[in-house]
Amino acid sequence: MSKIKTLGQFIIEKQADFPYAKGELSRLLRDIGIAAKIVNREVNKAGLVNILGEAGTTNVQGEGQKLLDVYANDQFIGALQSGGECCTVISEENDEYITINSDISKNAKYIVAIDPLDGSSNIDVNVAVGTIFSIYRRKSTDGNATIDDILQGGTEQVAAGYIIYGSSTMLVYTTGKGVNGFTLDPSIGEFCLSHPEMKIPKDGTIYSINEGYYTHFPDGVKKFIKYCQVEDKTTNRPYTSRYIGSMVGDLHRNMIKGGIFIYPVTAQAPNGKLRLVYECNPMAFIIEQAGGKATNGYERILTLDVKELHQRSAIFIGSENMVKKAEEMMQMFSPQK
Ligand code: P6P
Repeated sequence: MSKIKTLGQFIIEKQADFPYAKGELSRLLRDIGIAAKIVNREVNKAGLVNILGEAGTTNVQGEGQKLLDVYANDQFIGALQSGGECCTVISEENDEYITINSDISKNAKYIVAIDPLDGSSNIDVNVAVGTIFSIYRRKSTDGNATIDDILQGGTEQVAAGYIIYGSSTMLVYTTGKGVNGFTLDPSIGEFCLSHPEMKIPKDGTIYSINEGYYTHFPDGVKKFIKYCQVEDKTTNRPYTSRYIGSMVGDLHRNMIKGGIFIYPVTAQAPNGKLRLVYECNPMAFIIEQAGGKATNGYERILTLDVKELHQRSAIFIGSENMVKKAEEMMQMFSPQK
């Protein structure tokens, strides 16, 4: 019987990776894990309690908020406020960033950007949804975090992760030294190490994109889709199309099996739909740490300038060789203006 290793034990064990760490990042990751368990409990029974459906409010993106969006947001922000290790929170659900001024957080040095419930339109139809988080160290040394602390580029992340509420609930994260996956064991209420040192296959045969927007895609994307569909046994084509409308679900499948997820610019989303700070950057950090690649079709996601809190970006992310092929087609048929 293999020895169970819980998330908490693993975090403490890996704390030695940070010579100057005094346990703050470890506690912050554990705070996130606790909030994830609380959100998981509600996601798993959403159909039984009056927590499905619309909250009747809209977020900064102008998107209708689900009751569970608001619940998840409250849980993660609450855990970060009471944990004492986070000084500022950026959330998809909040127009402005949230400064945490509690006594226990006054010396907190971490900033957390979060998409508390990504893909929530899938909740009502019981399809996997997720949480995405990104952790930065503040640059300023006292007072409230400044906008320069908030708008840091993707390479400044100290940690990033996602939780997928699917057939099982998993927490997958990196602190820059590889990617590890933990599966929630409801019988003991603990995330247990189930996927050590995750690596995304260099090649894959799955492409994930909403082909409903085909007519609005850049020519480079259209060419890549056709490339995926052409019969060529020597390169295992045609590939398989899989798209569930939940970035975390699509990316996690591609992480395990190999594949590429693309959300390009479209007529409706001229800058792309997905948000750079709390969706693209954390996912890019994780995928690169697992040996994959993440670009906006031209440039590495992690080196893009972050100018606004809710800035959007196109994203091509997944197996290195598939992203390289897609990038090649973008540069050939939709050269950067
Ligand atoms: P579309 C969910 O709303 C989300 O932000 C991602 O999780 C998902 O990949 C994408 O949007 C789906 O967008 O336009 O295909 O419905």
